[in-house]
Amino acid sequence: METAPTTNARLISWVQEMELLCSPDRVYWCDGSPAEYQAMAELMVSTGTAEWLDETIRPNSLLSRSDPADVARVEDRTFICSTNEIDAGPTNNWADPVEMKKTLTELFDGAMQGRTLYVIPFSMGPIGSPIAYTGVQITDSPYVVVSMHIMTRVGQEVLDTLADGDFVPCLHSVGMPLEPGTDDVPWPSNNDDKYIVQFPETREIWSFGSGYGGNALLGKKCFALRIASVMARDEGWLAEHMLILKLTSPEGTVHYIAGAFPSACGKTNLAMMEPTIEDWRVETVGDDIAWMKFGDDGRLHAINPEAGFFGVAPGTSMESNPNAMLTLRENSIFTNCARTVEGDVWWEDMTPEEPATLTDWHGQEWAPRATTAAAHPNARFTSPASQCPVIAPEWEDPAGVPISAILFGGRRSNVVPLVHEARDWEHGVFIGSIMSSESTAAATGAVGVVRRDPMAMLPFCGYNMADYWNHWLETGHRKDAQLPRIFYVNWFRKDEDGQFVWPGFGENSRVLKWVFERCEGTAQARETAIGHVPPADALDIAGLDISAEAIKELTEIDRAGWLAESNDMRSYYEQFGDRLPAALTDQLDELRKRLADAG
Ligand code: SAT
Ligand code: MN
Repeated sequence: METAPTTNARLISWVQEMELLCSPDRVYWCDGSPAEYQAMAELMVSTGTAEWLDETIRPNSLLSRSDPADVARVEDRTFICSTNEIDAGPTNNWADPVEMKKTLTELFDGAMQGRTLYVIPFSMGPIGSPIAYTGVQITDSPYVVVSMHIMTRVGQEVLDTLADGDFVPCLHSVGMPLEPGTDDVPWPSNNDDKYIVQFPETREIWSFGSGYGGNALLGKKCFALRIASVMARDEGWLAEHMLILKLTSPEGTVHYIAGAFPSACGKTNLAMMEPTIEDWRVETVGDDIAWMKFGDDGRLHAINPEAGFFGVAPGTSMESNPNAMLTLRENSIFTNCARTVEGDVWWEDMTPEEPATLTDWHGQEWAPRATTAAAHPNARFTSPASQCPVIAPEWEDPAGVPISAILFGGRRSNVVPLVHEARDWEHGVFIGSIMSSESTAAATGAVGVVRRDPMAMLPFCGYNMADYWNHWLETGHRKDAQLPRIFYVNWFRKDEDGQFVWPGFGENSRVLKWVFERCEGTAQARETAIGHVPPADALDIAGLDISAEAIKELTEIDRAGWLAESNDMRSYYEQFGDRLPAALTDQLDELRKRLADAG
């Protein structure tokens, strides 16, 4: 083995042990340097894993096409291996940790034959921040190495700061050993065996068989959410699937807002939106994950543990999200996008007109009006956050930013109004717990099916969801806590013709303005059975082409719809048995009573 650039005894022995198990040809410790990035990129180009895009159109950027069977997170292959099944809870796949280790050890035995074992020391959060943590990923995928360069902070400084401290070991293999004399494929993966496994008690991650996104970049969902949610429970903080944005009023007053939305529901768009209301400004702190700890001021201070964006490409355009388009103009990795003849990337709705010919995400020639999409619906861009034109100057502040409001939201074509505010923290936790959304292409499986996705954490909570709600409730009981206000938003209401009622995107600033003014204590609210909604004149719709009828529809309480929802919530809650916090059943009973009284 190459000499380890660290004295951390546990790290050295873990790497040695994994080298013995995985039998790679060599071991390489990543230093996070630009030269290393370039070398890895060239390696990927030479093996066909990636190709360079045109240097003048999309400088220093790569396009990768994955195996068609390795395009999204695999929730049915994702496991939480706590000693007791009940600690994983009914919404997670559980497996016995001893059994699972045995299965995985067999799979990893010799898994890196013919490949290089890369050791990637990375920091989730600004290096040295009291809210940040260190991870070390072992992988046999150069695609993972370059992606981790963008998505996290990688290198020697991480090891120096770690010193002899604690880290989360993240073991990853694409699961395709190369027997001597066999040729590699452009996107090695294992279509028979995929395992994305978290061991919450020992804070370990083992991932086998996939090279894609959240399955393979283990700092993201596996560490920053599944393992970190457990750490947060044990240590009294919050690890959440939330964007973080900075909202500045025309007067220069600032509020930071965190927002939990399921994958592919517009977190990236909201985090970097261009407000349509005059002189309001949105700047980005993060687009996917928030780690929040209480400061001495009693407020929750949030950092973005990531350093890049892994955003959904289709639908992203200068129209829908100009700041994302400007972020990905260079130094980016594109996965499963189409390629133009000029050597740029393309995806559905990127431009008003489709290019005359394209190479689609399968590498096949594609013509407009083809029956298949040119880019996979879960095609992604991986870009440095620092390139975002509206990145907030304080986005890397080790102290984090104080959160004034938390938004919960999903994709719901009916029932859930445009915005409503929780009555208090406990009611807010209830609202988060009953969140639901139509499923998207971010995970394999059916798209467009409504499912409960509490706090947008259904695929990402590393322990029993009922205990997680209890942790949220306890967070609210902390002495002297200055808690954020909680809101539930829904940009996705549709009319009878299936058309969106609310224009969304930059117009969502109108809703953010009401949220801001609620934080300031200046906005009116109407009390209803489900919480506080803006009265007709409290929402700034100046200059917006929308009918009074539509606004009414967006802010009205659909009593029958909510009663039906509440029945569904009751049966959803039942699966948690006596782990369900009584406060939530009380909240549900009170909601039903208020709905009945309103009738
Ligand atoms: O988990 S991924 O990072 O692949 C994407 C997502 O689901 O948000
Ligand atoms: Mn996400």
